[in-house]
Amino acid sequence: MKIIIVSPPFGENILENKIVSSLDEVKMSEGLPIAPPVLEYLAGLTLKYHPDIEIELIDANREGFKPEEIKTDVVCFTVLTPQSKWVYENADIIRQMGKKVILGGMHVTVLPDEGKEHADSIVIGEAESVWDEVLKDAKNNNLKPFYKGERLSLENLPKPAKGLLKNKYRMGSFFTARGCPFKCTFCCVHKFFGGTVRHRPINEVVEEIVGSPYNSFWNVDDNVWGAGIDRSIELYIELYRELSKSAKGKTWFGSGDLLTIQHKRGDELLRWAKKSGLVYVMVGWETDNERSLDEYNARNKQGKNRRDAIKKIKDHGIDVMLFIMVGGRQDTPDDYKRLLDLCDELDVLPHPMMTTPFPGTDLYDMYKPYLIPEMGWEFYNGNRAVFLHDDPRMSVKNREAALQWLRAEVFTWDRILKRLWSLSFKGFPKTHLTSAIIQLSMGRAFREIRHENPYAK
Ligand code: B12
Ligand code: SF4
Repeated sequence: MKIIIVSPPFGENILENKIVSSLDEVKMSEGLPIAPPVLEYLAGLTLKYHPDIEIELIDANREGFKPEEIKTDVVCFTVLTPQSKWVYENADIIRQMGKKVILGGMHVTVLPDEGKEHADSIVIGEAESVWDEVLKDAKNNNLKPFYKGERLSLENLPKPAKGLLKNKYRMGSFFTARGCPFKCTFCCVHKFFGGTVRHRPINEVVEEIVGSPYNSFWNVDDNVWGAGIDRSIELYIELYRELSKSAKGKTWFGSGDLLTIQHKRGDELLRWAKKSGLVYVMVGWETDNERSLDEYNARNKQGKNRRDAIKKIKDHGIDVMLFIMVGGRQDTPDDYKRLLDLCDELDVLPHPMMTTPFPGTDLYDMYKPYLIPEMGWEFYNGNRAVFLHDDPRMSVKNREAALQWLRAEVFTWDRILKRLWSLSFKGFPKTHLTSAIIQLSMGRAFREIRHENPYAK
């Protein structure tokens, strides 16, 4: 049997947004330099149980995807919310051709019945406990409509399969844990993976990284150190020790909370993280608006002094990107400029996204009465305002324009240079290089956008 596993394109991007239609030529969604993590992992899982199965991996961002050309009998898609429309349309065509479609991932886990309208089978939750059975059933042409994955312990997981992707990528990825103890209302991770953190054994993680052909990685854990500071330090020491043996000098980046940094072992953690190759950390600052912080239930992971925590990370030679959400129902027109000032003060790059109530989250239930029915799932991509705001100044048009303004403003040349200059020499040259690459590649398109701030006084 042969199967195809597809990672869908990122879909509507901000440049297709009518507000910036003058920039149509600029391409944003050419694909990331990172091999889509789920493709190589699911291929590894397939080969663990069924080494006889032939696998084709498709990163539709890079290669495109033509359903009419599919020859294989079984096609699997991973589905995030903004990708669901594209997946369903393609799945319908493939099924009309008499072939089987299997869907899995966050979106169809939350909305399995919606997904089932377009598929033969839906894998709900994590694949590990059911994938062997799904493939056996596919071989016997006897697929069940739903398979419910259990949350197993994370020992003995397969390594991501290499050599199957058609394109070359500069970076790989790894994960060391699943689950999150925090309960941010905009996030579905604690519901999908559970509120207790499960760890992979340290030796298995280290072995995977050391043996990987990639030299830089995205650690796709939700919180690279939030699940236990002692375990994280142990992991970083082991990774450092093994990497120094082979003098490979690999680097990695990932998302981390600020509470852990304020722990008494915080400095020790950062020292070892840096030594193990961490060059960049993405921090969920979320918002500077106190009412929004409460609405998002995002205070717990911040600790008492989040500004100091940011400085501490930077002092260790690790660069910081702040994930911020704008345009939420508690946000005000002043928040955009305030966030820009904050990032100037801290010399960090913000990654501003539109507040989006993803299905299955608590925020979705809270925002349900205000959702705009014409905005389908394809608009749930962090660029668009998909709900109404009570303040008439915070209209859909104004919120989208203000987001574009903020994104362009953070990538002016003077800000890029100031941020690079602010980096500690402890991180030279790898942190500086990574920071420059990230800022330049993200900023290329955004810098061109010259949109007025609708809230400028
Ligand atoms: C890496 C990542 C990305 C990467 C790559 C995504 C990709 N498609 O490969 C990039 C940067 C592209 C990305 C983009 C976005 N992401 Co993202 N991303 C992640 C992250 C950090 C890790 C996912 C990952 O690769 N894990 C490792 C792999 C091995 O595990 P996995 O994907 O979970 O797969 C397992 C199961 O889910 C299941 N499974 C998954 N797919 C399939 C398919 C089949 C057929 C089967 C059988 C099983 C199966 O089996 C696997 C093994 O158990 C998660 C956070 C998280 N904890 O999941 C957010 C996350 C998935 N992203 C999210 C979001 C919101 C986005 C964006 C919309 C950004 C945004 N702010 O608004 C964009 C969407 C882009 C677009 N327009 O389509 C949300 C998902 C919300 C949702 N309902 O869809 C998450 C959960 C973050 C969060 N905290 O909310 N993301
Ligand atoms: S946003 Fe991060 S900290 Fe909050 S629940 Fe999701 S994974 Fe956990």
